[in-house]
Amino acid sequence: MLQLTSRLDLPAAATAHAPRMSNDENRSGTPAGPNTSVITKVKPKTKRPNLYRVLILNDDYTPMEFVVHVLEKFFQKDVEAATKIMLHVHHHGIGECGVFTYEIAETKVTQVMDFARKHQHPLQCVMEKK
Ligand code: TYC
Repeated sequence: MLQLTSRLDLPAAATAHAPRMSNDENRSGTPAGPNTSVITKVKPKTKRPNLYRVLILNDDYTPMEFVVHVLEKFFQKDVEAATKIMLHVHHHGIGECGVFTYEIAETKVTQVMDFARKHQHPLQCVMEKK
């Protein structure tokens, strides 16, 4: 944070709602000369986003080729990677299509569910916080 002790150092818009502070006083109340500045350390304020797994579930009716197509179309998998994921789900009941931020994961789930419904397949897709 850059703390300015003089109101003269700030543009008019920035001072409009600032509390009054005399030229020879900083925020700790310590007297200082006119137009002096106190430089405090800048703390990086970036936060890592929450991440969500998008998962597909096995069922007895959705064709294997349809699941592979879904993985290629919505998760940018090549046919080999898509087939591996599909077979993992077929054998273990559930599998990961990808990891995304909340809004992207939600969109993928909606896209897959809408696409499966349109083709009258019972394929289920869910998201899970990591
Ligand atoms: N079990 C399905 C079948 O034998 C194939 C399948 C795989 C379905 C993965 C859904 O998420 C799934 N036709």
